[in-house]
Order: sequence, then C-alpha cells, then structure tokens
Amino acid sequence: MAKSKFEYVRNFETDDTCLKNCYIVVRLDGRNFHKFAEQHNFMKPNDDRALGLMTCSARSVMEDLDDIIISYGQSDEFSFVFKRTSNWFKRRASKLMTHVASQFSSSYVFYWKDYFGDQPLLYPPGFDGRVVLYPSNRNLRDYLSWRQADCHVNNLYNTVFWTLVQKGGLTTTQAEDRLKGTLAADKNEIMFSEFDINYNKEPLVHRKGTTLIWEKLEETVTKSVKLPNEAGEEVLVTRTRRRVSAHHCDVIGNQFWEEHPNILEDDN
Ligand code: DGT
Ligand code: MG
Ligand code: MG
Ligand code: MG
Ligand code: MG
Repeated sequence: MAKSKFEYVRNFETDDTCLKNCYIVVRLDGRNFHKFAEQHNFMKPNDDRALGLMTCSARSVMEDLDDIIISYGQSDEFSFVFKRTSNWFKRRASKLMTHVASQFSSSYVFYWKDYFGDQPLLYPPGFDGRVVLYPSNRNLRDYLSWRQADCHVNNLYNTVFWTLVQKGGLTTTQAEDRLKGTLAADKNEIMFSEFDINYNKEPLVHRKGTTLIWEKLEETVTKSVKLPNEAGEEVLVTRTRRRVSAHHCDVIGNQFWEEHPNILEDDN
C-alpha cells in the first residue's frame, strides 16, 4: 500500500522504552486530594471508605493489566511494580503509565458507591502518574520502604494532630504550634500521656498502608467428564488459581520478603 505524504509525522514520536532488566514502577497520586477529601467529607486523619476504594481500584489494575507483581498504597497514592522481565506493550513507559492511570481512575469512579453509598461523587477525580525504573532488588525494596516510611511519618503526625484537635479541643493552628519541632517519641508521648492512646495499637492499615500481592490458591472442584461411549461421570479436579491478597504489614524489614520469596526475581 502506498504511503501517504503525511506518514512522516510518525517519526516525531519519541522512544520511551523502559531499560531492560529493571523493575518498572508506576506511581499514581490523587490530583488535589486535599480539596477532594474536604469536599467529600473524608474522615480525619484516615477515612476507611477512601482507603478501601483506593485498594479496590488498585486490585482492578492488578487483575486487568499484565505483569504487576506487587503494589503498595497509602493516602491518595498507589505504586505498581511490573516484573523486570515484562514485555507488556514493549515496555513503553507512556503505554504502561496511561493504562494504569486510566484503569485506576475509572475503577475509582465505578466502585465509588460501593464504598461511599449515598454520598454522591461531586466531580471527576484525577490521578497523576510517573514511571521510575529500579535495576536491583535492593533499589526496589528501598523504594517501597521509602513509601512506607512516608506513610508512617505522615500518619503519626496526622494522628496526633487530629487527636489534639478532636479530643484536646485545640484549634488547628494551636495543634500545629504544639507539634512544631517535636520528634516521633514526643508525639507518641503526647498521645499516650494525655489521651491514653498507644500509637502502636492504631490500625495497621493506617500505620503500614496496603500491600497487594498475588496469592496461589489450590481449589478442588467437581467437573463432569464424558468419555466417548460412556455415561457422564463426576470427577474431582484440583486446580491452582491466583488471586490478589491484601496485607497491612511491614515491608521494610526482611520478614515479609522471606515469607513471599517469589515476588522478586533474582538479581543476576
Ligand atoms: P497533589 O497531589 O499535588 O495534586 O495535591 P494533594 O492535595 O493531593 O496532596 P498530596 O497528594 O501530597 O496529599 C494527599 C492529600 O489527600 C492530603 O491533603 C490529605 C488527603 N487525604 C488522603 N487520604 C485522606 C484521608 O483518609 N482522610 C482525609 N481527611 N484526607 C486524606
Ligand atoms: Mg503532591
Ligand atoms: Mg495527591
Ligand atoms: Mg499524595
Ligand atoms: Mg488503539
């Protein structure tokens, strides 16, 4: 077929193939969720409906797109890790990122009412995305540790801040002043001595965020088989299914990775 004279414009497309052997991380973050949370009456500091909807949307991303081995979310963000050998969409960064962002956003809207019931979605939420490549297991683990440490620091601050406001009767400005220059130990101490709150007993989902991984399930089902010239017969067959499971545990230390040795591929 003869090429049209317009064909040359294709050459303006830039190559954004992700480097081989690297884990491809796509991180999404809610656009202006400070305002979105206010307008949709999110509970402070943590709204379990909102966190549940984020996790549900991330689950849809993992189930509907290929090659995502683990994802981690907290607050208004979720990170998705593609296996290092993935060749999905020829590893084109823009394809991977936009598929993740659009699948996530449409799921967030689609499943909204399952989490927020009668409370209406007032306007279409958006999520930004970025792609980062990590060449080693250490780098990838440090990336996830970084996000979980961020979850911890923010949640500790937000928990004590809103305790001072909601239970201590401080204004937000007073609470801010009270916390200026305090270290983690001081924040724990304020909660413990003044409000009888042991931070370490706060819900894990708030302190550790949510990690989604694939889990293998052995499933036994009855199947009717019919051999030629014979009557139908019911037989038991075992098959392995995989499903996404959610964990709210530490991913910084070694234990999680030792318990799930198949998530990461060898470095060499
Ligand atoms: P951005 O990402 O630059 O477009 O702006 P934001 O406003 O999304 O900022 P970001 O992503 O740094 O911070 C997340 C915001 O989302 C933060 O202001 C608090 C809000 N948010 C997230 N989860 C919850 C929640 O469970 N409850 C409440 N009340 N707010 C939440
Ligand atoms: Mg931001
Ligand atoms: Mg945001
Ligand atoms: Mg954020
Ligand atoms: Mg197309």
